[in-house]
Amino acid sequence: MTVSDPVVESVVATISRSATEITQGLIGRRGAVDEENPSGETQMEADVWADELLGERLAAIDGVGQYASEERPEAIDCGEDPDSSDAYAVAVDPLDGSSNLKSNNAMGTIFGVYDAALPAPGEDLIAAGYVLYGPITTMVIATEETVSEYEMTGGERRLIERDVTLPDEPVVYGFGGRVPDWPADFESYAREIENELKLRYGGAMIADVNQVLTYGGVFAYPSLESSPEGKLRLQFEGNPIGYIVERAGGRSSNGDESLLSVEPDALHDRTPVHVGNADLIDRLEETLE
Ligand code: P6P
Repeated sequence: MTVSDPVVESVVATISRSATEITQGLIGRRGAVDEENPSGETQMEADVWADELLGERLAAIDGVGQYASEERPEAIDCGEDPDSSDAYAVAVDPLDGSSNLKSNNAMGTIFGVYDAALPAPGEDLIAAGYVLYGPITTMVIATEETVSEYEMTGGERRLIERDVTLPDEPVVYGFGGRVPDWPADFESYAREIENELKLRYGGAMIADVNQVLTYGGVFAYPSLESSPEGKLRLQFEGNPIGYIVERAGGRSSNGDESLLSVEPDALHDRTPVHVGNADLIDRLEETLE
């Protein structure tokens, strides 16, 4: 099933065709490099390599005016005037959860296609998705029309679910950070949830969110006492995942409002991220002072 917008379809096809190459390219690139990303996190060889591979290919697409990545300080202009009304901006987290490489656990690639120059609010997203490098490589793509899921084989994507929708009854939860670092109001919320749902947390947002999309529930990387803005990046993680979950019938929140309505100040702004079934997000917002 192709995406109706031809530029978005080119972005999606480029990422899906790169997926197999990326999984193969992880081999031999599991070490750290002596560099930090703009968020101050040590980069893995694979982070840098995946970003270079995707950046080159996505920046070459007609209709893409900007390429921005969690691994690069600034967005790069791609020929089209990024401020023109018909140029899209692509924001990518090339390897979300790359710290899982050492333990060979799931990770993925997140992307968002904005119809505005970056930084931009999630309301300017027209598509978002992720590739999940799990036992099977799968891809989830959300557009204004629907959320669909694919299995990746031989560089092509095979539709396995046309209309991904959050199950009504929540089953799983996953919360990032450490209990001593949670604000008291989030800890109180977590205590309620852990008595109702099953813990599923693997340290890569995509894999944890994919479980929420599959079984129903809530994923959060909340505000922390040590870092009130939390850990996750709005442009590259919060907005795309918030867009996907909201299109699948759930809700997203920074604790006060939908992630998609947060106005960014800078490209690498962090945000508390809470996504999942609407009633669980409602309860969260009622609990957080
Ligand atoms: P922690 C991966 O580094 C990431 O950005 C997200 O994918 C994930 O949800 C979070 O950080 C994991 O953070 O503190 O549990 O290692």
